[in-house]
Amino acid sequence: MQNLIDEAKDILIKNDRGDFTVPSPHLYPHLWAWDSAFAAMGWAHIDMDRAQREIDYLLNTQWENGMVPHITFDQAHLNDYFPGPDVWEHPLGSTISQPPVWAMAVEYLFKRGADEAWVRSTIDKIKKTHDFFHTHRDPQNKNLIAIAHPWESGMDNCVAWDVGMDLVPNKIRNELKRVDKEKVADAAERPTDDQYLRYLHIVESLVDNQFIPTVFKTYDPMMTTLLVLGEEALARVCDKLEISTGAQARADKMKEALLATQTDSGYYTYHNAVDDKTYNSPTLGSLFPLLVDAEFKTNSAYPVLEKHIGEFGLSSHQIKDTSFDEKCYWRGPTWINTNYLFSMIDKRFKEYSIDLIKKSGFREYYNPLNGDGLGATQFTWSAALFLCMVNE
Ligand code: 9WN
Repeated sequence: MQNLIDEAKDILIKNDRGDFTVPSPHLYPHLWAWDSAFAAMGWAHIDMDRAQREIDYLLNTQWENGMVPHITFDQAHLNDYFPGPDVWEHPLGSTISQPPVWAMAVEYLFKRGADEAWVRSTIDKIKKTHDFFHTHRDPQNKNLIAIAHPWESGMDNCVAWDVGMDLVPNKIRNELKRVDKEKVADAAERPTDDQYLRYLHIVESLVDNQFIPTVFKTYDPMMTTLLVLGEEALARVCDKLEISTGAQARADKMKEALLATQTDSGYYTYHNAVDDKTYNSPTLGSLFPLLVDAEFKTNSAYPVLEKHIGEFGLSSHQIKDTSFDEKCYWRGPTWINTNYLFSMIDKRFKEYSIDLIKKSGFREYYNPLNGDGLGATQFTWSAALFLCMVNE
């Protein structure tokens, strides 16, 4: 085990760019927002000052409207990742966000001795980033969160997005210049070109519409859950600091709306705000509300989790469903960050993660049926969250 702990630390150190940590040096050479928050949690087990710096840099990427961009470019590596500033039509980063796990990260650091004055200095920014989601990502005022792009969810090609993506034209004005496919062992582990054309169409349409989502807006139970968890983490931190924020009240309102979206299948629904249709998709994302249900053990979604467990862990898609693909990104593989989040209610997922890492190293994702490592190598959040799991 000590070897793996050393290796995990070494990955963070190698992926360190001073103020932020790249998810993986080859495939992802910039800052990604939720990766950075997970990295900070890992840094807390190596160097607390460095962990705090990660969060500071991340929160300083915030726009005036509160949005933390999902990518902030490393200007020295613009040719190593597509799409870059010319496609986003923004010099610094992307124009969408990612799951708001930064409050969770700040609470994690606070519990492990982060400087109180520093924690205080993050509160307003975090509140503002949460406000961004409430204000700009709830187009039908449901107290739920709708993503503006599959990339915003962090689960890029999740089967649940197929419904909304079908309505997005696969036509773009930019040129498709993918560099990612050459950087993995098998291009079948990545989204298809057709999906990329639609991803870029959405990016172009955001530019054309003052960043107001139009062609793609899908209410996502995972995104809402992570904002509830974020607001709850913020509320606990603020309680300790004796600051009032209203975060718990916002969390309660969303939680009520979220838990009401469950169907008889146990899964929580998605809702496409473009054509106003509600639908089910047997994804791990649609079981996320379990994480905010105090009575999760009696929730009918809890036994459904078993349908997502292969010999090697928690699959991003129901294993027996016809859309399940054991190798393709968010359409089946196991990810260490989702394992980590579900380990909050079921310790088995911590054990699965440690076993996977022992078998296949710190990969981006894993085949849930045979444990093979897939996607990028030296993957930051796998290393960072491993450090969290072995220290808990
Ligand atoms: C697009 C960096 C990111 C993660 C996402 C993951 C993947 C990017 C890509 O990599 O997305 O944002 O190029 O595929 O899906 O969750 O944050 O690790």
